[in-house]
Amino acid sequence: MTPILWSFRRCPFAMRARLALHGAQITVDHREILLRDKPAEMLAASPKGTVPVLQTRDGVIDESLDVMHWALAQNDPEGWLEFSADDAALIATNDGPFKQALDRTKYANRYPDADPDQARATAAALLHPLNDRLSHHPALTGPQDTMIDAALFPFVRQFAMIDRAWFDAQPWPHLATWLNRHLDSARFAAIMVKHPLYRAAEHGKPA
Ligand SMILES: N[C@@H](CCC(=O)N[C@@H](CS)C(=O)NCC(=O)O)C(=O)O
Repeated sequence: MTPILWSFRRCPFAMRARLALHGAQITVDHREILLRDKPAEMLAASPKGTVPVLQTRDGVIDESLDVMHWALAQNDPEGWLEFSADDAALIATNDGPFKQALDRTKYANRYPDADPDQARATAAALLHPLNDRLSHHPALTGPQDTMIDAALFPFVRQFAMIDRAWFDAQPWPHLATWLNRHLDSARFAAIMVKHPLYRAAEHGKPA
């Protein structure tokens, strides 16, 4: 079967899943949703209600990292799985403390008890080690991109987009080069192509 991907264009978790599926050259039946209006079919497959969700012949995969691993286990032409257990800690830091600080910077109104300037400083402190790594090689773990780069890029992008002038003024030139390389890539353009809403496709309504 062609895997079904439930996705939301701007979600960084969905972006990383789409990057890995693209890297693995896997064609999916893309079903674009709105987070405020999730299709019953998606919730039937994965009641927790987050994107991405991938329905495969092996079952439902509803964690973005699991989607990446599944995709790359099918086909890994660029060696994205060639990273060490130590390198995998970069994802844990991204998905934990960095994501927390990112949300408190970007969505300050949702976190009235958090100081957005402090949150931005916390996020920035977690990005400087990435810049240090990238001063030694073009990708986060070596000369070539791996799944780690694809897993972190959408979140660094989201942080940069909060205030691009501020981001570009920070002393992390290697990080900025890495971000721009991913932003300018054909792969990113491919995974950001706009899809009509699944609801529209299903009911024939305008999106
Ligand atoms: N741990 C999940 C997190 C996914 C997630 O939180 N996605 C957000 C969108 S970026 C979502 O679907 N949130 C549900 C909602 O806003 O209703 C993963 O890695 O796939």
